[in-house]
Parts: sequence; C-alpha cells; structure tokens
Amino acid sequence: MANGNSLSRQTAALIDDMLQGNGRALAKLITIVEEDNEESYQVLRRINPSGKAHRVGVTGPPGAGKSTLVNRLTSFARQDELRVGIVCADPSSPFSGGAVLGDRVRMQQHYMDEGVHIRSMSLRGSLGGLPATVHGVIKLMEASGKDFILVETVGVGQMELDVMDSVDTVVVALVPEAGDDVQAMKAGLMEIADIFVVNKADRQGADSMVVAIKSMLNLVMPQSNWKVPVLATQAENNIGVGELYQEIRRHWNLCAEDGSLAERRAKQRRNELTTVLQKMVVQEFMRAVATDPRLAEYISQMNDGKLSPYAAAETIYSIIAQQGEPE
Ligand SMILES: Nc1nc2c(ncn2[C@@H]2O[C@H](COP(=O)(O)OP(=O)(O)OP(=O)(O)O)[C@@H](O)[C@H]2O)c(=O)[nH]1
Ligand SMILES: [Mg+2]
Repeated sequence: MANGNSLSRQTAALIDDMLQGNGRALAKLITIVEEDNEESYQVLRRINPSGKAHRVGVTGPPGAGKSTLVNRLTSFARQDELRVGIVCADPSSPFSGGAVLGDRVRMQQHYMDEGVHIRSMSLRGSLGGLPATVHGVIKLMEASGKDFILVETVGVGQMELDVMDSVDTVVVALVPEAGDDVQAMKAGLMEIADIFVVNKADRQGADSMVVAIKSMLNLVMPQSNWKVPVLATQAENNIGVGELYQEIRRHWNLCAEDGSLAERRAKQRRNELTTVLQKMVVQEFMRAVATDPRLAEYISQMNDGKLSPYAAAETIYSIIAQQGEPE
C-alpha cells in the first residue's frame, strides 16, 4: 500500500468524471472505496475536497424516523439549491436489504433528482472499519460537488459515535416512548449531540420528553456558545422539520464564524492521518514478519511469555523502522 502509485486508466477517468459531478462515476468510486483495498487507497489518495460541504449526521435508535427526517431535510436543502448527498450507514442490521428497500420508498421523490445522490451502505465486516469507510464516502460526495451531506446511522454504539466524528453537525433523533433510552443515554451521546429531535411528536409524551432532555442538558457543561436545541418534529407529516433545517444551518454558520468548524476539520484530518498511518504500519509489519525470521523469533518469545508485548513491539518497530526508508 505504502509504495503503490498505480491507478488504472479506467479509475483515473472515473475520478475525472466524478469531479465534474457525474453521478454514475461517483457511484462506482464509492463501490471501490467500500472494498477497502489497494485501489480504494489509490482513489482516496487523489481526493482532497475543499471542505466546503456541510456534513450532517443523523443518529438515534432503530425506527426513530431518521430516514423520514433525512428525506424531508433533503427537500428543504433542495429549496435552497444545495446539492445533496445521502449516506445511510447500516453497520449491523441483518435486514439491511429490506431497510434499503424501505428507504427507497421513503426517499422516492429524490431518486429522480440529479442534485441528490443516495447511497446505502451495509458494512458488516468491513475491514477498514465503518468510520473510516464512511469518511471516505463523505469525501467522495464532497469532491463531486455536494454542498449538503446527510449521514444516517442506526443506534448509539461506539461505531456510530465514531462516524459522527466525520460530520460538522450531529442530530440525535429520539421518539416519545424512548424514556428508557434517555435514562440509559451515555454521557457520550449528550456530548456529541448538537441538536436533539423528539420525532413522532404526534404521539403522547413528546412534550415531557423534550423537557426531560432539556433538563439533562442543563447538567452537562456547555462546550461552546452553542446552546443545544431540543425540537419536536413529525417527520411523517412534515411538521417542525423546517425549523430543524434552520437550526442545522444556524449551527454550521455559527461554527464557521467562531472557528470551531476549522478546528473540527483539522481534527478530522489528523484522525485520518493516524488511521492511514496505522494501516500502513500494520501492513509493513505483516510483510516484514513474513520475510524476516528474526521477527518471527521475537513473536514466538512473546507468545511464550519470555518477552513482554511492549518490549516485543519496541524491538520489532525498531527493526522495521531501520528497513523502511521514506519515499
Ligand atoms: N407516527 C409517526 N410515525 C413516523 C413519523 N416519522 C416517521 N414515522 C414512521 O416511523 C417508521 C420508521 O421510520 P424511518 O424513517 O424508517 O425510521 P429510521 O429511524 O430511519 O429507521 P431505521 O433506519 O430502520 O433505524 C416509518 O413507518 C415511518 O413512516 C412521525 O413523525 N410520526
Ligand atoms: Mg433509516
């Protein structure tokens, strides 16, 4: 990976087309990036989007109405003449095939719109890990000229939290019945949410849910001058989603003004650097172990408990570092 420079003429042409905004080329490149192999690396190596797109994450428990919200938000963004990219990242659902079909129905009106690109990703067992792959797809969408990128993830596990590191504005969607969810909500979720939504507000308990979230937020030290709004929506009936859209944009504008957006982007780039470097080092390690009997010997000593993993890592690293000269 570290030494490879080759890119097939075909893929290079795809990149050119994608940069011109060609949707088919974008779709094909996303497939390549999802593969997480040498070619994916070569593609991502050549993409360095300007960072002008507003990336919005929508996360929350299964069935909260995230896709319905995303569909409605897309309409508002299109009214603003923004080009929209949608990434539905579904790491675990065994029914993802069905979910994709359901989302197709929910987002039907946008499938025919050339200004909208919709992508569902089922990434169980993805080698590079979900967050890195989603991040690559977001970058492709941005490079292809999307202005507003919506990323939907299900659930509130560590993986979803990590995905949310790749976006600028995080919307956490809950439903009135999710009282237990709020109780069980980890501090992490409170910290990542820039906006809370209580969707399905046509059902009972929405108001008290809004109050409960607000009072929990009061316990958290504010991290910036942004006061996290808690909104009630009915995505199905398109009630309250206009306000949500306005708050999402307001958050982004504020972050751009106070410099926190630039900080967030810089952090994302540092994370990306670390991820790529880790991959490279591990690959180099695997290659070296396969060819250098000294390394195999250290590993066997470590396996026997004669060498601590720390000592083994240090020795192995110094051998690899001696061998590898930077390009
Ligand atoms: N009553 C009511 N139902 C809604 C509302 N918004 C969405 N729904 C319904 O809730 C169900 C789930 O909606 P989705 O948008 O698929 O929810 P989701 O969070 O994307 O679901 P997963 O991606 O499977 O986790 C659908 O049947 C929607 O029609 C609402 O405001 N009120
Ligand atoms: Mg969904």
